Amino acid sequence: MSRYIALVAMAGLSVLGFAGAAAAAASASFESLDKNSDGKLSLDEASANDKLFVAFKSLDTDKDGTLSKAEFAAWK
Ligand SMILES: [Ca+2]
Ligand SMILES: [Ca+2]
Repeated sequence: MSRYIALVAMAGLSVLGFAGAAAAAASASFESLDKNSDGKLSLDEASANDKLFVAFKSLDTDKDGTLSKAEFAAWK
């Protein structure tokens, strides 16, 4: 009986772990993309997300080659 409970508990944990990983992959927050934490996204940092990479030039409204948090906020 206790073996069964342990098995169910393990199954429950692995389901939670999987859901957590999927949620992390789906979200592309400014903080997670800003690898060097300088408050701007370079083209290289933006390339971690295909859709952001494609939109990069149109989002960079002041044409300084990086996305500020405000410029990033216009995305989506
Ligand atoms: Ca950066
Ligand atoms: Ca910019």
